[in-house]
Amino acid sequence: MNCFLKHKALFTTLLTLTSVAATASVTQAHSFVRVDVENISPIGGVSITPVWVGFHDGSFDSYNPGASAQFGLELLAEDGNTAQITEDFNDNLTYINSNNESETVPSTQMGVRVDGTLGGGPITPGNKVSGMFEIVDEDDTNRYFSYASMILPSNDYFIANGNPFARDLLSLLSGDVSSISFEVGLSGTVNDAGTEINDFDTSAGNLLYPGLGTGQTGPQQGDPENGDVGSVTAPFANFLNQPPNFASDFATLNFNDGTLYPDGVARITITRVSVPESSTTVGLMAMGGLFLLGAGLGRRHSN
Ligand SMILES: [Ca+2]
Ligand SMILES: [Ca+2]
Ligand SMILES: [Ca+2]
Ligand SMILES: [Ca+2]
Repeated sequence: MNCFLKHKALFTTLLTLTSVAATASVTQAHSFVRVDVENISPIGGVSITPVWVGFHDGSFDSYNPGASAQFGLELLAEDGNTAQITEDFNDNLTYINSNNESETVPSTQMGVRVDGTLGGGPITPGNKVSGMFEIVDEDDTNRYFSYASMILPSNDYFIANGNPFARDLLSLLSGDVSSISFEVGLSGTVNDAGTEINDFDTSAGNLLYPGLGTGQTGPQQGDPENGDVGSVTAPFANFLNQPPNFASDFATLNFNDGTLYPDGVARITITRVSVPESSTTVGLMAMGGLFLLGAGLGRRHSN
């Protein structure tokens, strides 16, 4: 069974397009929201992988600084692969409980979590990806928004909100505002997952940046780091196999430079829409988990 059939956002959206009238009286009230993610890095700056986004009741914590990354976050941070985090999210896991461990959490609401992946390949500076989601708007089922995406080039750099309550959609779902927008990846907020040694010989996304070398050619390359999630304070400074003159030739990759990245790496905008828009974005979302993996993903799921 293809893992994307478990892709709740896609499934829910398709289901609803044909059956919303029939089920409206017995299910919770829903809203359609569009999520846009724009890479606002400077030209020559970092790219990001397809963006995983989730709507939950506050029970999904993706990481804690100083705690080890769970496998789904590791795959996202190392390969841009969102398949595992999607599976875990829809199994109602949190990656961080009171003991910094993953566990299944009981739902406090009637509805289910909704998630998806935006984009089908690297999102380079100036580019934007979008996706449509149908979420419960009458209780806290889908009140809180989480996101996660890998930074390119890197071995295991990622951006995500590690506070499950940080992005509260209450004002949007209650109709007080029509959209919520915020910037992510500001200086000090990009993390190293602590799972893979930083090394340009095995980093992903290198080919977007001529001169960095080939980098990784398949999933899960690179030596284990066996560390914890931590904020990146000096981007790429500790990478092995740095090209000569890296600091000067690739200065625009310094995402902690507030002059180059005054608003961070990406802008996320969540907009309430009255009617479902074109289904083309749904198709894009379904492609997300395949990014950077291809054969590796298929092999894992056919086991
Ligand atoms: Ca946390
Ligand atoms: Ca790894
Ligand atoms: Ca690392
Ligand atoms: Ca790698």
